[in-house]
Amino acid sequence: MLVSKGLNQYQIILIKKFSDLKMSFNKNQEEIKEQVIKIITLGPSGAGKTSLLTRLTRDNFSENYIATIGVDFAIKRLFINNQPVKLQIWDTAGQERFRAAISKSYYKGAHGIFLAFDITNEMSFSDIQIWYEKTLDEIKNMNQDIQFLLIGCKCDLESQRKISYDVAFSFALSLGMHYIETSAKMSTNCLEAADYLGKLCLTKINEKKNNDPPVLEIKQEAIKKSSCC
Ligand SMILES: Nc1nc2c(ncn2[C@@H]2O[C@H](COP(=O)(O)OP(=O)(O)OP(=O)(O)O)[C@@H](O)[C@H]2O)c(=O)[nH]1
Ligand SMILES: [Mg+2]
Repeated sequence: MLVSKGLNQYQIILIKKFSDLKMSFNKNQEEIKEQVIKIITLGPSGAGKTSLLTRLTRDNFSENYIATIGVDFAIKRLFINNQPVKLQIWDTAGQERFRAAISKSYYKGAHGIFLAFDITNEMSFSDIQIWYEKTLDEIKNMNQDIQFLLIGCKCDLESQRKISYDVAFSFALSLGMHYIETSAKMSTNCLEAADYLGKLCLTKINEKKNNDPPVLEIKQEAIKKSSCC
């Protein structure tokens, strides 16, 4: 690390402290690289996608509804199974008129999807099946193993609930995914949802890495020797 001569001892300690935060080490004291995980939020308009993302990444909540236009993304850093992980979460628009701006390319490289609906809105829930089928159709030729998590948003609004936990849970199960209820307003289960989907994705990524054929490492010296007459 380059440390300017002008810095005092306390400034140097601070710099070391912050640079340590970004690193994690295995048993052999080798640095574990941060794994980037790309996640996309999908679901009907007003479901609570942006609010979930805002709670996760900025620990904030607003009652005002501002429809997302197009696509936006934010970063959430986590440690999953002692591995540093950077969740790159893409927030998409639920409103049909803004969805034209979302091309298939946004799915490229995606590891996970938050499929979100509003537990106080029956239409929001019934639309989820369509969202799921459309998504499968969009990714079908991409050769990507994407993990899904069904999210029932606004669980603080219990008195206005239209979709019971059991109905949503069974539905998720029928699609082969897990179900979590969150409240961005009360900060309930938002981090747990990110952690859960992150774990699913990380497991798949590590499995794939272990199944990939080993990379052949050829030392520079050996190349030089073999090319020499
Ligand atoms: N009570 C309560 N309200 C919420 C919660 N999450 C979101 N809302 C409200 O629901 C409305 C819609 O939330 P958004 O997060 O903007 O919904 P969205 O899914 O991003 O909508 P689009 O961008 O149109 O796709 C806003 O008024 C939020 O304040 C929650 O957990 N509890
Ligand atoms: Mg939004």
